Amino acid sequence: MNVTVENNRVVKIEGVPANLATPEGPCIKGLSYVERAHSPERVVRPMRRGPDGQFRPFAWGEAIELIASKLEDVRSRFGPQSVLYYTGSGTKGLLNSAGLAFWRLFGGCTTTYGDLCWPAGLEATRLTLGDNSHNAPWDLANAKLIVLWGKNSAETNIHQMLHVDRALEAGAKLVVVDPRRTETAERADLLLQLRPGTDGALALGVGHLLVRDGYVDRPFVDAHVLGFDEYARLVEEFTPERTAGITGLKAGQIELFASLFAAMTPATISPGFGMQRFTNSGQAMRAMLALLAITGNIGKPGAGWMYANLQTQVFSHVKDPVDFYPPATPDGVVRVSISTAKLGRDMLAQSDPPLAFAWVERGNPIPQNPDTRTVVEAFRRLEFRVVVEEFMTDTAREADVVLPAKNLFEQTDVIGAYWHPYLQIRPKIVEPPTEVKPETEIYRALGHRLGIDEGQLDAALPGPSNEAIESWLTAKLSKFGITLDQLRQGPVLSPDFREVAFDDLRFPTPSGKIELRSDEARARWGLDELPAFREPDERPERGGRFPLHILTPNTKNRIHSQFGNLETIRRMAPAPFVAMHPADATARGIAEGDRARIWNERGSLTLPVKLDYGLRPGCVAVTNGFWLTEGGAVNMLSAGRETDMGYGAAFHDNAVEVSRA
Ligand SMILES: Nc1nc2c(c(=O)[nH]1)N[C@H]1C(S)=C(S)[C@@H](COP(=O)(O)OP(=O)(O)OC[C@H]3O[C@@H](n4cnc5c(=O)[nH]c(N)nc54)[C@H](O)[C@@H]3O)O[C@H]1N2
Ligand SMILES: Nc1nc2c(c(=O)[nH]1)N[C@H]1C(S)=C(S)[C@@H](COP(=O)(O)OP(=O)(O)OC[C@H]3O[C@@H](n4cnc5c(=O)[nH]c(N)nc54)[C@H](O)[C@@H]3O)O[C@H]1N2
Ligand SMILES: [Mo]
Repeated sequence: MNVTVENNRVVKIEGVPANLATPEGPCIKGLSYVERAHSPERVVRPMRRGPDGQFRPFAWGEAIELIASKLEDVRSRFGPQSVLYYTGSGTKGLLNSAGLAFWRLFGGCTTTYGDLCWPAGLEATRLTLGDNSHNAPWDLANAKLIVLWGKNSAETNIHQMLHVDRALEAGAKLVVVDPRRTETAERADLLLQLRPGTDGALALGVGHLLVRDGYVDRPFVDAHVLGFDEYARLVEEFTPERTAGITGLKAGQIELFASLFAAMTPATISPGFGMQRFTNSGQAMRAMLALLAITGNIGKPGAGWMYANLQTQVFSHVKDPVDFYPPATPDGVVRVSISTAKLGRDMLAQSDPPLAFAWVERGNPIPQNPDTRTVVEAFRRLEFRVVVEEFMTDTAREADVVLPAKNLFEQTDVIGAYWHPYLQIRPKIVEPPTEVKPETEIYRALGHRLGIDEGQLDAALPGPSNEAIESWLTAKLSKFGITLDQLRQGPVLSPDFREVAFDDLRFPTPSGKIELRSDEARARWGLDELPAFREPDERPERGGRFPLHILTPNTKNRIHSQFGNLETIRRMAPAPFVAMHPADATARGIAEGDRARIWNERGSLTLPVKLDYGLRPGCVAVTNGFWLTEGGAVNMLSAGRETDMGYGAAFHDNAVEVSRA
C-alpha cells in the first residue's frame, strides 16, 4: 500500500503497481485502515477488569507490576510451563519471533502446535511435491483451464481474479467446485455443487475417466511420478455412477469436468483453504493434485497447483512460534503440547503443570477456534489472563488485563505473503498513541521487572528506537542477501522465487518424484499411502437428528474477526445471518427474515434467515468472524477436531439442525 500521512494521521491508502500480483491495490478492508488506525474504539491504554467485570484504564507501571508478580507467582508454584503463550494470525512479520525469545528468557512456557488456517493442504502438497511453492500469481493468465476448487477468490483473493480474467479473455475455461454458488461461481463455465467433504471422491472419479479414456501423459508419469499403477487401480472403482452417488453430482457433470481436463492444457488447480477444513481433506487434496500429476500439468507455464506459496517465509517457520509438527521430545523449555484445533479441551487437560496463566497476542481464539464454549471455559479456569489487542474483542473481554497493541503503521517490520512472491517493508509512518507500546517494548519492560539479564534481553529483542528495529531487521535479512534499502525501493522478489515452480522437474520428496504413493502419509499420519477416499467423521444424515451441513466460510468485508467493528464495513455488512435453501427452510416452516435457531449438541446461534437458491440443498452457511457479542460466533457449533494431516482444524465437519426461533 502507498499510505499518505498528514499530522500523524493516515489520510489516504492507494495501491502499489510494482507488486505485479496486486497492481490494483487494496480491497475495502485495506482501504478501511484510514478509519481503523484512528478508530475511537481502539484500546489505547492498559485496561484492567474490576470485580464488577468492567474494564478501567490503569497506568503502565501498575500493569507491568501486576503481570510480573502474577508470572513470578505461577512460575514459583508450578514452573514456567504453566504459562500458555498463544498467538494467532493477526499480523505476520519478522518481529513476531521476538515473543517466543522473551518466553525462553522467562524460563519457558507452553504453546500450541498446528494452525487454524491451511496445514492439511500444506502437508498434502509437501507429501506429493516435496515443497509448497507455485507458479507466479500472474502466470495464471497462461492457463487454458482454471479450477478454483473450494476457493472463493472473488471474495477472499480478489487480486487472483485479475489473473483469472486475463486467462478467460484469452479463451480459458473456469471450473468452480463449491457447494455454494459464490461470487466466484458467477464467472465459471462449470459449477459443481458437490456434497461437502466429498472432493476426494470427485477427484478420484475424474482420475478414473482420464485413465480409462487414455488422457494420461505416459512419458511424464514414467519419468516423474511414483505410484501411478497403484493409483490406477485405486480409481478403477470410481466410475461416474459411483462418484455421482458419493458426491451428489450427476454422472454427466463429472464426465464434463474430465473432458475439460483432457481437452484444455495447460491446467491450473487453485484449491482453497475452505475445502481442507475436514477430517478427510488432506487425502482429498492429494487426490486433486494427482489429476495434475497424471496429465503432466506440473512444472510448466499456466499449469500446476496454486495452493500456498511459502517462498517469502524465508525468515521464519511458517507459523510463529512453532512449526506444524510438535517436536518428538519437547525441549522442556517451550512445551509444545496444545493442539490449536483442540485448544479448549487441551488447555483443560494439561497437567504437570496445569495451566494457570495465558498470554494472547495477535489472535482472537474465542470466536475463531473450534468449540468456542470449551475455549471460554478453559480461559475462565485459569488464574490470570493477559490479552494484547487493538480492540475489545471477545477474547479481550475474558482477560484480567488488556494491553494496547500497535497497529501496522506504528512499528517498522518486514513482511512476507502466502500467495505472492514479494518481501516488503512496512515502515513506521505514524507515532502510536502515547500509551501504546509495540510488543517488543512490552516484553522489554516485563523483562526488566523480572530481572532478566540486560545483555540477554538486548540479544533477544530490538531496542525501542526505529534505528534499533532497523538494525535488528537488517541482521535477520542479511542471511538472504536482502537489505532494507532494497525493500524501501519497492517489493522485492523472494530469493527462492521461480516464475514456474518445479520447472527443473526436481521434487524434494523421498523418491525425488511426485508421490501419488507416499509412505510418509502412513508413517507420519497413519493414513493410506494412496489418496484413498473416506467420509468425513461427522456426517449429516437425512432423517437424523442433525440433518444439515453448516459451512462457515470467509467473507469479502472482513478478515476473520477483524474489521466488522468499523463504520466503513458496518455500512455494507452490518450483522450475521444464516443462508438456507428455500426447500430446507420451507420444510421447517421458516420464511425469509425469520429468526432461526441453528443448533447441535455443542451449542446454538439464533440468527435471521436469508433464503438462497444458490446453496446446495442440505447445506446452510454462516460466514465466520462475527463476535459472540454480535450473536454470530459460528464456532459455538464446531467441534475441536483435527484434520487428517497437518494438525489443522476440521471446522466444516459440522452437522446441525435449524428450527424457527
Ligand atoms: N475478504 C477476506 N479475504 C480473506 C480472508 C477473510 O477473512 N476475508 N481470510 C484469508 C485467510 S486467512 C484464508 S485462510 C483465506 C480463505 O479463503 P478461501 O480459500 O476462499 O476459503 P473459505 O472462504 O474458507 O472457503 C472457500 C469456499 O469453500 C467452500 N467449501 C466449503 N466446504 C467445501 C467442500 O467440502 N468442498 C468444496 N469444494 N468447497 C467447500 C465454501 O463454500 C467457500 O465458498 O482467505 C484469505 N482471504
Ligand atoms: N468456523 C470457522 N472458523 C474459522 C475459520 C473458518 O473458515 N470457519 N477460518 C480459520 C482461519 S483460516 C483463520 S486464519 C483463523 C483466524 O483467526 P485469528 O488468527 O484469531 O485471527 P483474527 O480473527 O483475524 O484476529 C486477529 C486479532 O489480532 C489483532 N491484531 C492485529 N494486529 C495485531 C498486532 O500487531 N498485535 C497484536 N497484539 N494484535 C494484533 C486483531 O485486532 C485481531 O483481533 O480463523 C479460523 N476460524
Ligand atoms: Mo486462514
